[in-house]
Amino acid sequence: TVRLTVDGRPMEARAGQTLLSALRAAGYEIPTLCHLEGLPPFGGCRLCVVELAGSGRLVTACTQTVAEGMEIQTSSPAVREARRQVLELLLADHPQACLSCARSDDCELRVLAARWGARVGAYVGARRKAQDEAPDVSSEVIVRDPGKCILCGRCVRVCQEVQGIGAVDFVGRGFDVTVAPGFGASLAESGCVYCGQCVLRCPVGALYEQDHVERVWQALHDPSTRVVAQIAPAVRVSVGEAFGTAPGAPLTGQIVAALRWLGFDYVFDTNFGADLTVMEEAAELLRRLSGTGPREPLPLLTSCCPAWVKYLEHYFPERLAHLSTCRSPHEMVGAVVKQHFAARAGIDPERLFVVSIMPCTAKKFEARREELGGAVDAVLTTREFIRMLRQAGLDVTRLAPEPMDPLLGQSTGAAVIFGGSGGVAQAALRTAYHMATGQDLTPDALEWTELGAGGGIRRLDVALGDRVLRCAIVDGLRAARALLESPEFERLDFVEVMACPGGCVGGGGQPRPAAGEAGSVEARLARASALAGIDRASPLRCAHHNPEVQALYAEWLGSPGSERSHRVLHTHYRP
Ligand code: HC1
Ligand code: SF4
Ligand code: SF4
Repeated sequence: TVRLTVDGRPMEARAGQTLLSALRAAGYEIPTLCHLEGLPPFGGCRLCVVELAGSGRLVTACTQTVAEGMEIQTSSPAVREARRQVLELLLADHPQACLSCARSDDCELRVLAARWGARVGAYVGARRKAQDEAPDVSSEVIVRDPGKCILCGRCVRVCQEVQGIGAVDFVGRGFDVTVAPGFGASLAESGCVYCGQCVLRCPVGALYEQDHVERVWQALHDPSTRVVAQIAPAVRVSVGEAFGTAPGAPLTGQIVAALRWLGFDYVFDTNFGADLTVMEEAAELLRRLSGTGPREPLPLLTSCCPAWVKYLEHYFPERLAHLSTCRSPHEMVGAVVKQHFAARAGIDPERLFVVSIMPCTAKKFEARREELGGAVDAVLTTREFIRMLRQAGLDVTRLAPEPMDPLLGQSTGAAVIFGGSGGVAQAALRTAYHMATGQDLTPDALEWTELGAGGGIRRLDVALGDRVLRCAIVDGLRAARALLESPEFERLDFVEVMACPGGCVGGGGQPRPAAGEAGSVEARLARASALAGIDRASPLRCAHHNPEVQALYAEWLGSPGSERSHRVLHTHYRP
């Protein structure tokens, strides 16, 4: 332990800790625009300066390590003036478009400028060329508006250091500098996989998702269209954050009620699709285990994360045969709604409009894939859904919970954990075990071991009759690349990969935590543990026990892996 004095009061910190993490742990709110939780310090924005008491020297808290006897001040006149100056310089090169900016609600620059009394127009000078550049709207998913970029580098670092991709980087020098894909490419032409981790981290309005809110309102107001909503697992434990709940507050029933208020005709659960995915994927795993050919090799890789699928198509096409052919849960729901539910309800599928509410930006890309046949018509991120609720004046936390609609509304604990890293593999193993042995394994008995130092890979061996199944869970695409390139890959049987750190709970379409980037890891963990809590409290914890899933197989699909299942629930990939 190291003892220091902060604003005249004693404080303890861990040796080797940075001042920023020590101060934040002690409850000080230290502003930063470039720092990213879990990554090494960057020291770019200089907003986190504190004063070394007595010396008048300012140091950046993110790069300074704590030292015994250190005395610092966090809000001396010099500190406040320095912070105001940094913000005024940023404002001098930033369009004054806050009133209609997509990020007005939660723009970190706007909040900090107001907090520190930064004046607009304090500095006048030449502007960066990027200010006159038009937004890049080339992709179906992410808009990049270089004029709003403040060059904090968060998107560059998360894409490079967390995802190992480097789709965007600093380009040019001096007044020409901007953040963009290399070689003048647009985002659509770049190697971007649309995970949205950069969007989640951007402190201003320079990166945001393509907006589907208006087309959903239009469908809702069209009397000849029946509108269906489905909700992803991770959304139910994060929507409340925009209405003042702590991260992880489960609001499933309240969200269903809100969707009915908004005018949706049917509210189904993506969790139902997750249970269906488990049935199909477990059957696929057992089939591959029973005899593999070059077209169905092991390990089987999960395929419900569209950023991961795009990553493999783009960077490792030679590995595509490993990818499960199962469609992702929300695409399974879309397909069953249009091909089966519509007929049962006597509705022309052409008049059905399916909206997926997802923690994910990449799902917007997935929904447009031709081979999926337009089963899903629009994808709203959690943030877009929150904006719709606000436009309708609905506080979701104040509504009385309502149940989902029957036929695709029931789900088990195995489905809800899809939203956190590791959940898909655990859910699939519960059912694969049952299919192979006729017995249920104790869900809580699966204990995964962390591999390497925070490498984002966990391992588990599961005995399946006389065979030991070697499984792994991978978190983030940099870790995925490491596994794909390691000799260990060929020795595995089943691997889950989710592109976003922590899985969908940390998805690129999730609300930014009230505490900003500083609260991001905590929020992710709280959401994941809430999903695990829903699973533990569920009366049914295995997909094969879902009565609605059983009924769908009995009356329409036949059995997992049947010919009809393949037509409706599976897909293929394109290198
Ligand atoms: Fe996900 Fe999935 S878990 S991919 O993260 O398999 O988006 O939550 O809906 O489809 O179920 C996302 C979450 C989600 C699908 C499921
Ligand atoms: Fe990189 Fe993901 Fe952002 Fe694309 S969406 S630029 S892959 S972080
Ligand atoms: Fe989307 Fe989830 Fe994959 Fe992130 S981990 S890209 S939120 S599906």
